[in-house]
This record gives sequence, C-alpha cells and structure tokens, in this order.
Amino acid sequence: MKAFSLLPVLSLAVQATAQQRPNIVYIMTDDHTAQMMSCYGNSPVPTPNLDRIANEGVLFSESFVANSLSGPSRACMLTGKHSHKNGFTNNEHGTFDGSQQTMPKLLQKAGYQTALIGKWHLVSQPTGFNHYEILIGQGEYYNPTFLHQDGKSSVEEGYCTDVITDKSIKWLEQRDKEKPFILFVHHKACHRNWLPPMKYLREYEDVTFPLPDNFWDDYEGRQAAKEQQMNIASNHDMDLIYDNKVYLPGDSSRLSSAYLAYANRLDAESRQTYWQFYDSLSRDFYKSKPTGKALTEYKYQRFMRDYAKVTRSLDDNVGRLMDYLRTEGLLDNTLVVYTSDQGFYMGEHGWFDKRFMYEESMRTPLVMRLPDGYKRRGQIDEMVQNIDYAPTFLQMAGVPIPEDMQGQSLVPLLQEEKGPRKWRDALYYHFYEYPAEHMVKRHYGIRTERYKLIHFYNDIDTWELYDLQEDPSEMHNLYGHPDYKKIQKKLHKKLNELRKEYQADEG
Ligand code: SGN
Ligand code: CA
Repeated sequence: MKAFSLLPVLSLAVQATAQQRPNIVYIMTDDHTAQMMSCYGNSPVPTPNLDRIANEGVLFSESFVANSLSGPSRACMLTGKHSHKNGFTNNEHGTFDGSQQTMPKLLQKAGYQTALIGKWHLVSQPTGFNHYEILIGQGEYYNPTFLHQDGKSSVEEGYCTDVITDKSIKWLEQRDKEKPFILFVHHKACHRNWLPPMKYLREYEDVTFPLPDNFWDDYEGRQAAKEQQMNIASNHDMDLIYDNKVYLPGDSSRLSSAYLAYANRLDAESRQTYWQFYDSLSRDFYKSKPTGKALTEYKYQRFMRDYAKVTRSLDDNVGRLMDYLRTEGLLDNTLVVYTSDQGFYMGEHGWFDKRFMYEESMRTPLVMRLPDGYKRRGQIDEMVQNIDYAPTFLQMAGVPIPEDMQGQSLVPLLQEEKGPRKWRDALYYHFYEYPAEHMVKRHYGIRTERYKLIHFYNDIDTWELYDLQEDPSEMHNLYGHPDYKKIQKKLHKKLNELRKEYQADEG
C-alpha cells in the first residue's frame, strides 16, 4: 500500500497543473452522512449545491474513515496516518501532538498559504496554519465563540454555518493572492443536538420520513451492537428534551442546563421565535403523549426534521462559497473537496451517532471538483479512506509524499476516465473510545469490497463477519458459519497482513 511516487504517474497535463500549483478548498462537516446527501441517492432531503460539486467533478462511492469519531478522524486527515501512528485515538483522553509532521505544515513549507476556520476538536492549538479561527471544543450553533491565533476569543453574531462561511470568504479576500492556498472550512453542522437556523425553523415539519428497514433491529448474534447506548428508543441515549426539544411547556426546570446554555445564546427576538416554535410542538406532544413504539417513531421524526433543517443551511452555505470561488475566477485552478468527519446513523439499526465499523458510520461522503488538467468525471468506485487526503493534496501541490504516510494519493484516480488497475483491496479500521458516551466497544477490523471482519475486544472478545453483497445492512453475523469457513480464514490472514503493514498496535 505504498503511496504512488510523484512524477512517473503524472500525465503531461497534470504536470503542468502541478507547476501552477492548484489551490485547495477542503470543506469538512461534522456528522453529515451520505444517506442525507442527494447525489448519493435516496436522500429524503435535497442537497443541490453539494450535488453540483459531484456533477461537475467526481463522487467517491466507496469512501471511508479509519476511526469513526471527530478528533481521530481529523488527526488521520491531517497526518495521512492511522490513529495508532498519529497518537490521537479518541476524543475523551487525547491531545493532538502538534509537533508532528502534518500535511498543512508540509504545504506551508512549500509556499502555500494555509488557513483553518471552524471546528478543530484536537485540544492542542493548531500548528502549520498562517491563519486560524476555531470553535472551542464542539462549538455552538448560535452566536458561536471563536478562539483566535492571539489566544483571545470572541462571540460572533449569527448561525454557526453562516458565520464559518463568512469568515472563510473574508479570509479568501484578504489572503496573499500571489501564493497558492489551502483553506480548511470545518463546519459544526450537522452535529448533535441539531439546533436549526431561524430561517428554516419550520421547514420539513410536514414531512414524514420513512423508517429504515432495520429500524427495529433486535441485534441477534451481535453482542456489541446490543450493548451500545445510541438508541433512538432509549430516553437515556436520545433525550426527549435535549435532543428532541420536547418538554413540559411551562416547566423550565425540566430543561437541562446544557440545552438551555446552547439555545439561549440566541438574541432576544430569535429566542422568542425559537421557544414559541418548540413550545407549540411540546404542547402537541403532551396532547397525544405517544408511548412505546409510537414514542420512538415520534423521536425519530423530530431527529430527522431538525437534522434536515441544519443540512439545508449547510448546503446553502456551500453554494455561497462555491459562488464566491466562481465569481472570483478561482474554480479553474482549485480543488474543492467536500467530506464529513464520519458518517452517521439516521435510524438504521434503531440508532443515531456513529463509532461502529458498520457501513453507515464507517462511510463518509466524498465529492470533489477538480482543477484544470484532472480529467476524471463521474463516479469513482475504488475504496478510499481519509488517510488518503494528505498524500493527495501533497502530490497535487508537487510536494513529495513522505515515506511514513500510510494513505495512498488519489491523484491517479483523478487523472483519466479509467482509474489505475492497481489499487488497495482492503481497508483497516480501529475504534478505541470505550468505556465512554454511547458505549460502543473497542474494535478493529478489515473491509474488502465484499466482506467485513470485525474483532470487538477489551471487556468482550467477539468476532463478526458480514457478506455485504448478501447482507448490506449487516444484520447477519456469519462468523463461524460453515459456508464461510474459507472466506473467514482468508480475511483473518489479510487482517494480520494489514496490521503488520500499518504497524498496528496490539488492540
Ligand atoms: C458529544 C455528543 C455525542 C457524540 C460526541 C462525539 N454528546 O459528546 O453524542 O457522540 O460528541 O461526537 S452531546 O450531549 O454533547 O451532544 S464527535 O463527532 O465530535 O466525535
Ligand atoms: Ca463528527
């Protein structure tokens, strides 16, 4: 799985582009999943601006993360290395070692202007950026606080997704225009607890979202799936007040301090609009007072509606940033990347959140609009992972890819109509954050085009095997099934090889 060496694989056209050194706009959202992006098919809400990036460029149909959690995913992206190599394995106990080699640092050294606006979530101060303005921790949706490079912080008026876009455009306007740049636009949207912009407060209220087929999963044969705490049905996991914004009207003592702290950041007028809307919803809820399955379905609809509102504003803002790039004539020589820090469950298996190596959360959306000279268009079906972004950007910028980067440059896939014949045939994954919120047990595993082998460990020792062709929803654990004996053996061998190749720790 060596990174492709730089020059031999570059066509003449691309070499010319590399000399012009394309700009890079990297837009990464938080928890935005492919099921909620219409270019991936089947999304119940349209995302026209994101689709346009895919339609004018490429869509990766098989795009994955190496560790489905914010901080770890960001660390993989910045370093081009798996968690055990970059050291940031989980959100709860990690501090990113900012003295290590990162892609922004290498680009900066090569003369790029580097900037980061939005969610950072790596605890230590960012390194390798000419300019940064970051949210503190998870950040806030309303009138968010930003931390600046001089150590000062400021509260910025507006909705987080709008503010991050405004700041990004402002930086683009003020940048040193003689130099190529990489701009990281890191949105908070669409993270929990999905606080909508006032503009879309009432959107999607008449939509009834279909339940996924496996919404009522009973987790048979899957112990770790059974013992997680990310069930929409459970009021401990998905809180009716904090997540669904339903409370006994008039009884503010029921509102958690966390929820109040977020919602009451609004200015007085918006605050009134906000509470009026959710008061009226709450009153309706207490009129019918659903229980049992009806209550779970009610919570699902509320979750979907608020998530959809947040997504709508995200799509608008990506459109606004693209319009700016277009108007400024920057698109011809700019790589625009849109992705998320991981996927998310939209009711599949009865869940919200991520973490598991199962499809919905191991996947992450990835679409790109390519700079001149890169000919590929349409869907790309090779399996790619977020450790691939760093080597890709370096190669595009004409910067040698360090030997110790574990990702593979995507440049060969972006050059011609048909990608290279030789590509990776398996992905490695490792999730570490346990015991922790949502209680998803530690696990690592391998995913090939057709199969997945997972080992859950720590306070459990179970293996799971899925045939994704026969069982795309991963409902039937085939580990130990006589028909899959040979395949199981092969997958174990491949997993061992991959762990050796990546010098993976003993999990
Ligand atoms: C918060 C959320 C969790 C979420 C983690 C990690 N709880 O702790 O539901 O899994 O972030 O998300 S909340 O009560 O604070 O909303 S991540 O995307 O940042 O990794
Ligand atoms: Ca996230």
